[in-house]
Amino acid sequence: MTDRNSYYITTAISYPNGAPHIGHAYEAIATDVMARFQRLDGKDVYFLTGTDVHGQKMLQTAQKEGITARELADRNSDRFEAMVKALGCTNNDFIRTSQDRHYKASQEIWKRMADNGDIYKDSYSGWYSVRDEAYYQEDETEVREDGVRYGPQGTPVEWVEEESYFFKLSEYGDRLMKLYEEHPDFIGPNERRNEVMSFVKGGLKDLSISRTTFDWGVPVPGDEKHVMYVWVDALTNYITGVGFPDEEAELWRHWPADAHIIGKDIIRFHAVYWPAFLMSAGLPLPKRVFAHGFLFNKGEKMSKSLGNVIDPFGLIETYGLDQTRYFFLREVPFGKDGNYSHEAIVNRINADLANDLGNLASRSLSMIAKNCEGVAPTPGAFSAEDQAMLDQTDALIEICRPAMSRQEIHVALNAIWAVVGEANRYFALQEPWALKKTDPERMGTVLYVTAEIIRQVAILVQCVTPTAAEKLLNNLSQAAEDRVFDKLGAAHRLAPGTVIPKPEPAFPRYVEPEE
Ligand code: ME8
Repeated sequence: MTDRNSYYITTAISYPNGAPHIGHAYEAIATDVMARFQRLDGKDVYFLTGTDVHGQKMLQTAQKEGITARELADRNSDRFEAMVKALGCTNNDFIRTSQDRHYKASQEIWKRMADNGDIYKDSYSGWYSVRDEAYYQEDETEVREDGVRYGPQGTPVEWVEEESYFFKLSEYGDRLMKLYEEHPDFIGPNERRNEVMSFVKGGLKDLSISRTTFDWGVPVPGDEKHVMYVWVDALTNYITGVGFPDEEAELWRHWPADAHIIGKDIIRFHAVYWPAFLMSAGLPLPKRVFAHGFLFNKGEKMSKSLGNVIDPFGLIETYGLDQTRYFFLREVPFGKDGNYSHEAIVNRINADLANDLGNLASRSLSMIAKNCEGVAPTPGAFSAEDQAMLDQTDALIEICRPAMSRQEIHVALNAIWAVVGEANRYFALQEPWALKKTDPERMGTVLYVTAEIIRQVAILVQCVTPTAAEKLLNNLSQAAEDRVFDKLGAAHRLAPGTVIPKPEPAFPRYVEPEE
């Protein structure tokens, strides 16, 4: 019952064991940009995000704070929900894994895996990282100088020994390898695909999927002494969110997901465990799992103890929402690690947004408002330069579409800002202010071409800088139905005679506050 026009995209669901940080915000912003892009491109988009409330990490934090895990989950989930709102995210739902619907979905997928003969009871003994909520083989761990044993992500591991249900992951190696080979786009970017393939090639062990030493989790159906391993229920959120187990539900048309957007530290769960669980339960597999990189503060890992954790609410307040969104997506190639610094963000705001796009729009539209009776002029014959500029602008969607479908957000933004840069050179060379006296008709043509470039750029950047793009499109008197990708290109040029009032500035400069 898959709707061919559907586009289902998700973020990871965050552990609400503390306040949201910039890493969480980065993932939400990027996913929102992709969701908006597909919506503008006419897709039936469903965008899910939320919080992952179970597991030992949540329980330990709650114990330290002297509250219950549920209280911790509720309090911090509210902050995560407020964050995605503050970031301008257009998510259709915000799931919390404490919800009844999610218990139902998790127990159902468990039953289907059990019915398929993939679950058995035994006892587990081995290394576990609470911080990663992950089991590790001994050879993946090392004892460091401080005498503590660490897992591959640099978090401490502890010895766990308890009765546990196991999932027969060892039987899925061949099927997973076949999946990666037959669907090379299943994992992106390529470094992560290689990493996962070599992990699976190395041989898979059965996976412990329940715990008995605490009860903060989804009860295992038929054996309530056990709660599910947090990753079993966490991954299931992606199907809970679209109505599972009700396969007649209206929302189920969105499954399988088109893209799960996650950070690189959790690729193994999404590209190995998740497809294996789904194969076992007889459910269709997501089309793509894409892992973005990590954000650092001036090259340093952010941590509470270093006191350099960046608060997303503070960033929005300091730099503005559109500015924050643009900065992270333009500065950091999506999929690679990146850095945040005040200097870098101010430079992007003032150079790319205020100068390149903002100034070009203000100068050209002000000239139209003042010198063309406040309406878009009727252009004369296009010169070679005019035509080249328009052609380059018309071609943008054909660059952005494949880039965005591969999560190469930076490629799309580079292409758009390359056109903005060209348009600035064009405007400077054509000197419409000088043409005003010498050749007013030619001035009209240059201003028309510039306004048309701004129209198309504004339509495209609605996904990244929605507030400013709205101002630009208001300045161009564009109707709501004309603000979609269908209206890009030569077939839908700015109509001469369109009212162009004195423009409202879209991208203010960042000015350092007075000491
Ligand atoms: O992993 N830079 O939750 P989480 C960029 N609950 N991304 C970062 C980051 C950073 N500094 N720190 C974290 C979990 N992330 C699980 C997910 S999904 C079924 C369950 C990313 O709160 C991280 O990679 O630790 C992940 O994608 C997301 O933030 C939530 O991390």
